[in-house]
Amino acid sequence: MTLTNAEVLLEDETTYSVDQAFLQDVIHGLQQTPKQLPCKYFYDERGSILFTEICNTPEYYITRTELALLDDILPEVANLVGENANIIEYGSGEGRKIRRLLAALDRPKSYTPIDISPEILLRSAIRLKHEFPDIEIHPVVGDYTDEIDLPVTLKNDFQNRRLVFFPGSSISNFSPDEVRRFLANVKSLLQPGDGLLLGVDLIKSPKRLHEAYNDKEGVTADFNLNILRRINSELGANFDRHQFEHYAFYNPLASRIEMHLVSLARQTVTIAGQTFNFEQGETIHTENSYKYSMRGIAAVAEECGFTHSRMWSDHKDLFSIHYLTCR
Ligand code: AVJ
Repeated sequence: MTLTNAEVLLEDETTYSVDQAFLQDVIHGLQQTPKQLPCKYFYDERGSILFTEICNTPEYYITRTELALLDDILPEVANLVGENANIIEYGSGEGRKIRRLLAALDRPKSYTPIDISPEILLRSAIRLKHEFPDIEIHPVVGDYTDEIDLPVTLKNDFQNRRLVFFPGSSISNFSPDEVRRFLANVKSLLQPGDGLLLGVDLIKSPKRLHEAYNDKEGVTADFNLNILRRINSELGANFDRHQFEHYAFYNPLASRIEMHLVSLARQTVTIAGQTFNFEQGETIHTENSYKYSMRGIAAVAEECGFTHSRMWSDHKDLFSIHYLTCR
């Protein structure tokens, strides 16, 4: 992935070096009705740290439940994957889950973490290299919603099985269409028999879901508002974060959590010389998080050319993990 930085001349005649793709996505999103921003921009270094804090709030059951479930099923997963596998992880973040997976597998050959935040990615790659000196580690800075260009050594290895690891229910951020496109992309990296280990959050009580995205400490609110701070600092914008409020709710008709930033006043914001007007109460839609039934996600995977080999859930059916193999 190559990012092109260009100079942007602002009204006050100062120039900023900005990430053009970020700028374009922000401008494009705020020109829509309703206004929206791509949720991948939550994850700058600060956003990634805030996300880790969300995972530790008492309300956010996802991470805790998945880690415990993963521990329970690791021997079975290791059996299904077999020896000398090449592991590829999408959105690797801090790398807590992969540590357990790598330790449980039978002599994994390599580990390729792909993450959008270079700081977090490199820090975790260095730590893993110390812990697993026998495993090749090939960090890739990239956006897994695009096609991924795998490291050459991995591309040329047709001998050993590949396993794509996509935990944390990151798949929740995709719309139903995007899920299909994503699974097709994953499939293009795999040979028949290769696997995808997928963590998926389940449909449950709306109250429980609501609480998970409205933690009492306000960490999720900070995480949501952080995108405005990031736009200010990287794109020279002038959002006043005190004039926006975090608003997240479960929409049962679409089986999704929606996160928004609601404008508390009629106001104007300037981004790289462009002006955006907000009515009082107007929202910026910043994230969707789709929830699935076990059978629902299994059906989608089957439709997209995967054989649904195994699925597991915790005893309260909060969260599920699926082992899919490429047909
Ligand atoms: C990383 C997409 C799984 O939807 O639960 C957490 C992101 N947003 N709290 C989720 C998130 C607000 C998270 N995913």
